Parts: sequence; structure tokens; C-alpha cells
Amino acid sequence: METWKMTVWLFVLSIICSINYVSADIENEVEDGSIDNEVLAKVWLAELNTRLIEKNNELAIANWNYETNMTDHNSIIMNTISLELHDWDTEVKKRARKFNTENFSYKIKRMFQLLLQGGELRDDQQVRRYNAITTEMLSIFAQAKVCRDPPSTECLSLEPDLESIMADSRDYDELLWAWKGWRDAVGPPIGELYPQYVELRNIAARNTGHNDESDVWLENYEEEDFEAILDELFEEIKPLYRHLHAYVRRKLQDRYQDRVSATGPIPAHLLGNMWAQQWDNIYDIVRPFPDLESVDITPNMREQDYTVLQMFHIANNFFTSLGLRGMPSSFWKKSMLVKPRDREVICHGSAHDMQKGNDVRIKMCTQIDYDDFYTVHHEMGHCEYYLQYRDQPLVFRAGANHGFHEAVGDTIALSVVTSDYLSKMGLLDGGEFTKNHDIDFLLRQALVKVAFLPFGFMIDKWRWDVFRGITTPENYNSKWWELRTKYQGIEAPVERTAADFDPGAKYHIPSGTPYIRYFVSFLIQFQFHEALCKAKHHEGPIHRCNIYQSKEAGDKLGAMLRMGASRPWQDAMQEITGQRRIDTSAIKSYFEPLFEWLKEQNEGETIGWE
Ligand code: LSW
Ligand code: ZN
Repeated sequence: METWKMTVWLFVLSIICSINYVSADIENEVEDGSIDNEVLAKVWLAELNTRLIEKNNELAIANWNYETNMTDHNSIIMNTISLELHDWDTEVKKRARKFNTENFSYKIKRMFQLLLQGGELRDDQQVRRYNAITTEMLSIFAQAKVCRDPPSTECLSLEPDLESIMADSRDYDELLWAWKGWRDAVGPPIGELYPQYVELRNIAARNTGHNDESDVWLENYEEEDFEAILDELFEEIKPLYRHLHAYVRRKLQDRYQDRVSATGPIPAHLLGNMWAQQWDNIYDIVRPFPDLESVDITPNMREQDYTVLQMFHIANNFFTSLGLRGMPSSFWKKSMLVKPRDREVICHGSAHDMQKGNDVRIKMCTQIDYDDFYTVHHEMGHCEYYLQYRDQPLVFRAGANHGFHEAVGDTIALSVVTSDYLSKMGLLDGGEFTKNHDIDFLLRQALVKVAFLPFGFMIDKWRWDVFRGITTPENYNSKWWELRTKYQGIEAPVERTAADFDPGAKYHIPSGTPYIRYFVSFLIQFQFHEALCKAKHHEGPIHRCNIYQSKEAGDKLGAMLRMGASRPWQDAMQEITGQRRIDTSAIKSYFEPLFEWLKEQNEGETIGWE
């Protein structure tokens, strides 16, 4: 067809489509899978894109307004818009199913495929109930406080009060008080609602032909037998984890004496973190060479009167040093970077794509310490991804898979924590590269990265079986602890019963955020790091590589980020690493010197737990 005719044809079609978009119907009477005109499909998608951006933007703003100011008013607005968008989405999916995409070009086909992913509630009452339940679970989590015994009237919030106790206290009973107090406060009320949440998610999943919600969650990874692959990957890093576990248990036994067994699981409240998910806060207890300069930069940050804003500017500077995009001016105006005192907010750090223009934001109750310095990079990594793929059509504006989205900031942070970079920033003296310095550094990194792996693995192992109905409400908590012990080698410090709901104490459970993404991220970020270091022509051990200011590394990363979800993740992975699989060899080679050292240290110790 001649170009001018095509243009007229498209123009006419777009008018027809826009008039009939939601209400009336050129397509309503036709059967599913009966429209095979690709031109029509393209026009329909283009129109959809423009409209969906507006709608999503409205919801994103309402959601932001609620999370940064949790009033009833804001919650009502959010849920109203969410209902509207839901009706709209249902209509859109109904239309999408009218197309027969079989002979469409790759890109158009994929757009339909992604558009139709996920579950779908089809009953208004169910949607309302679902919104009410999830809002309620989140608000219980965000507003819970743990009060000290009278006569004290002090009540503590999770961020920063209880998390600080878990990080800094070395008093067994005080730790236990905070650990148990948090679970008593949020577990039972969230546990009350959780079965209804599970039921509704499963209804939505079954409406679209899935077995249950676990299928929906795994669909994002576009890989047959993904669970079996994960199991294999976990087996590959297990020896490293078990040696780290044995070493840390020995150090904790030295500190807490007979309250820690030499051969059993570790009590869950002694690892410096409310969920025992990362153990870097007890670095001081386990440090092998306490006389060396500590790699913990918290004291230096405080001495130099660091501000929260400075932490964000430093992270921003790293991205721009690679030739990637800096945060736009609206980011600095609209983000919430410190905890406000005058209202309730959801403190849990998150990055928000408002879906329109370059409006990206971070919400975080930032503390001035090493952990949050790290988290700032993590969250900004999400924003960088949003900015890089913003020219893609809406359905492709997502990570290659969810794990990729989690890995961007963390990949950057693997350079940020090197003594090369931190000394450039004046946060460490640095400059010494002895074997002991390496071990000291790698041990701290292992407390962050290796300690996390079984935790990142077990959360959704638990949820998948809950969705499948294999784990029923009476067994929620006992199954939880079975997995905690099996994979992490930790145990509850006090008796737990079916009346407790300890999964609810972790943000991602009440918020309904899938978690296997972090396990995937913690493996692939090492693959990315290795690949970017190669692009930079780094020589020497990979754990000392710092890609700061490397345009070669930035180009490689940027090219992958810009793809968004337009191709399967294996293609994106290939773009950056040349591989098409998740692979543990990068993380293993990063920690290789530490692994050898741990094996020597653990001579004669029991490895594992009975
Ligand atoms: C994220 N937040 O950005 C999520 C928010 N003090 O902490 O949870 O278990 C709606 C929107 C719902 C660095 C990077 C967005 C959910 C260190 C990651 C552990 C730590 C604050 C981290 C998702 C905040 C894994 N990370 C966790 C988060 C959301 C993790 C880390 C982690 C972060 C995970 O993905 N430590
Ligand atoms: Zn994240």
C-alpha cells in the first residue's frame, strides 16, 4: 500500500477506535481470537497506550499520596481510582482477547502476551473486598508500635526504633523483647486477613486459566521448570552458606555462651536484623581482623556530618559518571527522603514510576548509615531503569524480569562498596590490599549477600505452597519455621504457636510483593558486575573492581536497561553478559578467597545444623 493511503487508513481507524474505545463496540460482538488484522491491532495498541498512561498516572499519584500520608481520605481516593482502573483493565483485556495474534510480528505479539498476563478479578464485590483487605494489612504493618512496660510510656516503631535495637543491641533479652514485640504487634491481626487475601488472589488467577496465584508469580520468569532451576542454583551456593553459618554461629557462641548451640540452628534474634535476612550489623562480632581499618563507613559518615540529601547526590553522581541518566529535577522536589514527623507514612523504602514524563520518585525514611547508603543506591537503580525504558510502549516498561529490576542498583553498589571507590569519596582511608583486608571486606559482603540467599529463597517457597493449598492456615506458622530452619539454619528463640503469624512481620507479606526476585537479583547482579568489569578492562580479583566513571560499562548497562521487557530476559542477559542463564559462577568467584579461608577456620566445627 502507498504511504499516503496507509496514513489516511490509520487516521480513520484511530478515530473509530477512540470513539468506540470503552463504551460502544466495533469489536464487542465479534468472537475471541477472530481479528487478525495487524494494522488494526497496532492502532488499537497505540490508542491504548496513550489512555493507559493517563489512568496509570492517576493511580500512581493517588497511591503515592496515600503511602506518604496515610489518611482515610487518601485511602478512599486511592481505592476509588483503583476500582475505576480495574473496570477499565477488564474491558481492555476483553478487547485484547478478540485479536488473533498468531501471524502478527514479534513485537506486537509480545505486547498482547504481556498485556494479558496475570490474574483478573471479575466481580466488583470481590475487587472491593480485595482492596479493603490489602489496604488494611498494609496499614496494620505501617502503623504498628511496640510499647515498653509501664511506667514507661514509650512506644517504638519498626523504622527506625526497633530496627536499630536489632542492629545495635547486644543484650540477649532486649533483642528478644524487640523481636517478639514486633511479631506480637503485627502477626495475629495480619494473619486474620491473610487467608482471604490468598483466596481472592487464587480466584483472580483461576479466572485467567492459571492453576493458582503461584503460577501467576512464576509467569514473569518465562522459563519452563523455573522452580527446578532455582533449586539447582540454591544447591550450588549452599556449601558457601553453610560455612558462613558455621563460622558466625561459633562467634555468636563466644559472645552469648550457652544460649547458642555449637551444632544446632542459630536463634533468630541474634543476627543483627529483625528477620535475620542480612547479618552485616553483627560485623563487629564476627570480624576476623578487628585491628584493620573497619570497612563500616557509618562512623565516618556521621563524623563528616553527612546529610540524607548528600547520600542521594552521591548515588546520582555514580549513575551519571557511567553516562547514564541523572535524576530529573522533579525527583528532587517530589521524593520523600526523610521520615516526616507530622503524619503516618509507609516507611519501607520504595521507588515509584509515576508512568508519565520523567516523574520518578523515592520514598524512604533514610538513616545516615552504611545500610541506607546502600539502600539509596538500590532504590535509585529502580528509578534509573524507569528512566531508561520510558520511551518503550507502556507494556514494555518493566524489568526484563522482576529480578533484573532489583539488580540494577545492587550492581552499582558492588562498585560503591570497594575501598577504591569509598576512599575516593573520602569515606575510607583505604589503599591497602593485603590478603587480610580482602577477607575482612569479603566477610562483610558475605554477611549481606550470602547470608541473604536462603532467606530470599524460602519466602516464596512458603507462599507458593500457601497459594497451592498445600499449606493451610492452621499450618501457616509451623511451615514457616520449618522452612526457616531448613534453609537458613535459624530457629525461633521462644515457642511459636498457630496463633502467631510470623510471615506477617515481613513487609512483603502484607504488601503482597513477590520475593523470589531478590534471590534472582542476588545471583545475577554478580553476573552483571563481572560483565561490566570486563567491559571496563578491569584486572585483578572481581571483588575489587569499581566501574565508577566507566563509559564502556555504562553503555553496556544502559543498552540492556533500555530494552525494558520488550524481549525475554534471556535476551537482555545475553546483551550484557553473553550468557542466557542464571549462573552461580560469578558470585562464587567473587567470594572464592573467603570460601577457602572459611573452610580453614571451620576445621573441626560442625557444618550445618541438626
Ligand atoms: C524494593 N524495598 O525496592 C522494596 C520495595 N532497609 O529489604 O524491601 O527485604 C510496593 C512498591 C511494594 C539493598 C537492596 C515497592 C513493594 C539491601 C535490597 C534486603 C532495607 C530497605 C530495602 C518493593 C527496601 C531486599 N528490599 C528487603 C526491599 C515494593 C533487600 C537489601 C535489599 C526494599 C528487600 O525492592 N536488603
Ligand atoms: Zn527493589
